[in-house]
Amino acid sequence: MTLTTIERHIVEEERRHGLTSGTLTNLLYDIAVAAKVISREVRRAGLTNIIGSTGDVNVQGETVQKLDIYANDLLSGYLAKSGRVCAIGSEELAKPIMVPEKQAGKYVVNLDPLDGSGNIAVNASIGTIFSILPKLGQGAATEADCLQPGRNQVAAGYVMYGSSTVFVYSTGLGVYGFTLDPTVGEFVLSHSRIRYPGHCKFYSINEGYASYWDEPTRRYIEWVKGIDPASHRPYGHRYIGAMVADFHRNMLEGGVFLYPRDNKDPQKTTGKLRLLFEANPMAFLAEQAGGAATTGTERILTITPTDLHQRVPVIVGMASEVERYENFVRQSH
Ligand code: P6P
Repeated sequence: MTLTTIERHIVEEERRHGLTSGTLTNLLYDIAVAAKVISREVRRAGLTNIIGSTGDVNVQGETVQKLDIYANDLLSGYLAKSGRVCAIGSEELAKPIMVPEKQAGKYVVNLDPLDGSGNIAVNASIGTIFSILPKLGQGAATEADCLQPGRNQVAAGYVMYGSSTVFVYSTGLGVYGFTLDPTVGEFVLSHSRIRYPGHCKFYSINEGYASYWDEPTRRYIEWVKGIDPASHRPYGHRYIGAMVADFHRNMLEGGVFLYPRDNKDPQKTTGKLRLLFEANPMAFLAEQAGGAATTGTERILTITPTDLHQRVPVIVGMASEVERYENFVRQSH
């Protein structure tokens, strides 16, 4: 049996890219090491005093869970000392961590340290999302290095803490998944060159907000619920409340995830999800798996960010579904 660990796979990927420095290899491996530690804490959350909220509210105005802070501090602290990173943006931090120039490396990492942390207390899936960008210029890094369009990403991925711990990443040469074997403490290749399947089976959206949706979203969701066996409708509805888990199932089984703009919160009319920490890395992966990602009017990866915590509407998954949604938007104009 050929056992491909994530370390060996990353080295082979870097060789396929013709890169020799090993810096990206080591950075991806650093993230995998941190993920193992977070996975251990997630698995123990019910046993140690790490479940529940800290009582604080983060820059997003969301209640901070203890595991949120643990994951953020572990990941950002470990990467800041790696010598491979010059700046770290995090959903949990108002401003990026700028690594002192003498210890800085050539990559920028944007993180959602623990996505879907509201699921922790009920033992449902959660995840870590990461986006790796090149440092823009010479000299000390600035916040502008974090604010690059998603098409600049050199790698992106997520770790899903579900029934098992899965590490999924792409460096632009396809999407690969690794499952943590806790008996040896290694991520082992389990999903090679993941591609969206032939037809859509699921749609993921918070149906509870239906009264707040705009016309294109209402019409698209009405369409997916139609009865037409030839187009495999109605699609099944699956919504876990953690983007990583919904995205992962949709990529493997065939589906589309939507967090569209809505008028639920006047402060968040462009949707809830963050461009840098959720939309861009997931859009990169989706396109690498033969899918697509849009705001409804714009390809996610082409957006030039204007703010570290900028939110965008996100429709991501099978290209056929993303294009269908965009058609509903065009028809509404
Ligand atoms: P709602 C988690 O907080 C998150 O950012 C995504 O992971 C998830 O898909 C979404 O928000 C859930 O948001 O408003 O449906 O509870």
